[in-house]
Amino acid sequence: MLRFTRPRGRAWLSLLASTALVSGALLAPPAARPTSAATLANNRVGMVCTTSTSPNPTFTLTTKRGYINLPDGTTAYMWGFSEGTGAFQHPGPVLCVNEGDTVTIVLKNALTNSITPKAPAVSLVFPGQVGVTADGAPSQPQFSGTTLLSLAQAAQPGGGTVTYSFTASRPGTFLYESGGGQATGGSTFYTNSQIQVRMGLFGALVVRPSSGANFAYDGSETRFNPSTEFLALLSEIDPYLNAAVQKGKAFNLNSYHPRYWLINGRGFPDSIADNFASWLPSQPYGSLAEIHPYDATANPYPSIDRFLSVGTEDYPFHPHGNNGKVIGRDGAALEGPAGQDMTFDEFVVNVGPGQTWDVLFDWRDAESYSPGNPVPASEPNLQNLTVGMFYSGSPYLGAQEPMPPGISTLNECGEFYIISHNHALYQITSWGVNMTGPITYTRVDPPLPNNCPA
Ligand SMILES: [Cu+2]
Repeated sequence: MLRFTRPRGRAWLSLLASTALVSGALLAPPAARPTSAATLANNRVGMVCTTSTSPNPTFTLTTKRGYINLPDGTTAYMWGFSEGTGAFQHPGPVLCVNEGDTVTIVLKNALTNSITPKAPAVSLVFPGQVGVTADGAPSQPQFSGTTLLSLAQAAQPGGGTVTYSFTASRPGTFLYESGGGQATGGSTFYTNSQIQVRMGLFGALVVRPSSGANFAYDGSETRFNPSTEFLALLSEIDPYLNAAVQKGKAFNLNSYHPRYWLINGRGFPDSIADNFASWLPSQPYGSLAEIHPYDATANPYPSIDRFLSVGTEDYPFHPHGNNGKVIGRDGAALEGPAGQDMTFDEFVVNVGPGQTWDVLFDWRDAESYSPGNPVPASEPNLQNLTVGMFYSGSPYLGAQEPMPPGISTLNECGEFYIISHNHALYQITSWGVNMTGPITYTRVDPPLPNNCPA
């Protein structure tokens, strides 16, 4: 097997060739983290939940600063939320709670003047949650006279805390993000919530319905296979903004111009690497979707992908080869007041700024392809084939055949790979490097039992 090397330089093709760990199993297991509910038993693929004890889950989100790796070989200075005393990570932890829980989130602002020249106050807002309190009082915008300082009570830099609490009254997929800060001694550029969200102060909040963790909402049509649950948190970076913040300089937001676009804080090909990939120490979450074909008895329920965006413009995300069934948006099930089915099939999931979309999908072997029911075309001679690195040598799911001389493949067990990407093509770049950015794959494994690595 190939060994993964840390991505460097702009030769994305060679990067891709080194992306052997699509289904990996080479990586050391992640360090102990408060996680659960990933697709596979070892957490290498699928949404990674950070959980606490229902019905009174408590999380501590600590602001940290750090760096992330980008696909063109550069790094970006970021701010982020980490759980408890955990190391800097990007994006923040995926907080998973249950409908009806009383959720407590202690925000601890560890950004200090010794870390960044002008450390900001930071607050948290929870779009979609009602009745949020901050240190026991209603969470609400903070003013100095008529000047808006922040969207919620803020934790001062150097270790200040604010305790937010709310009842997770309805299921769904939500964001949490900075509401900016009110700095003691007056507002500064760095307390602007637009700056703080752009710098990475955001994360996902998933509220499980009372029906159970295998439902997206309280409705039988929202049931999914809990072993195929995925999350795609879409974001963007203007490196000039990050550099200005790192150096304590001002930045004119009228000049804001993103150059990087990411899924779960990673660009392609890092996006399809395992959760907790060792060479991405501060970017723990992959976005590869690994599923099995629909089967009425063995695999009757679809997968779910929870899309979220903290960007500034629409991201038309586009899974190839399959429509998704949109069952929820912005933490609301798509049903009418009398329970009418308002779900819809969609080819492009056009996630707008601040939106969340819940999308069910599966893969069906509609034509029952098998050597006994061959592809209705003659395959070219092997030497005349141009093969991709994920090709198994066979058009049949679960089959592997010889490859042309000199061709190596990353295909492990005859699985299919279907690309899924942002269809604003200028956004699948990294400062102009094409075919990076928000690209991931759906991996369709042969039906179980199969020969795929666990
Ligand atoms: Cu496409």
